Amino acid sequence: MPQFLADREPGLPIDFALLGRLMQDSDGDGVGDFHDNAIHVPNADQRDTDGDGHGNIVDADFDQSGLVDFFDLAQFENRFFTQDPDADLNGDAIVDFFDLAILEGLFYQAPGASYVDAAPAAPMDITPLILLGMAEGAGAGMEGLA
Ligand SMILES: [Ca+2]
Ligand SMILES: [Ca+2]
Ligand SMILES: [Ca+2]
Ligand SMILES: [Ca+2]
Repeated sequence: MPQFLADREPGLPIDFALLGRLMQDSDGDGVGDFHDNAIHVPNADQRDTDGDGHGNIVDADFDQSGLVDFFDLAQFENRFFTQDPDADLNGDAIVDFFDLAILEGLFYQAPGASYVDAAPAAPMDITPLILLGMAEGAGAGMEGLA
């Protein structure tokens, strides 16, 4: 048995649900949920022009307040029919009614969901989970790794 498993608190279950989530791709865009900046919207390009970890396709929070609201709508209106990259939510190089529809769908919600929303406040060490996945696949022989 790998040492990190032997060192676990007795009776603490292995978090297979978490392990499964790490390997899941909810929207099927080829980017696993754990790295997807728009978990429920297919966006294989992961376009995120303001670099906040929320893909543009789910990020109409232009003032980074954590909520899509009238302040964001005001900024959006100022950029309407421009090529502003951040307000171009669907990435077709123009800020237009299609982007407005996306904004409306996000109105009064937080941007996302993105992997940054699912991440715990403290950085999570997933090494044991990766090792566990290897151990599950490879069987014995992991002794001494931890
Ligand atoms: Ca996605
Ligand atoms: Ca973003
Ligand atoms: Ca906002
Ligand atoms: Ca657009």
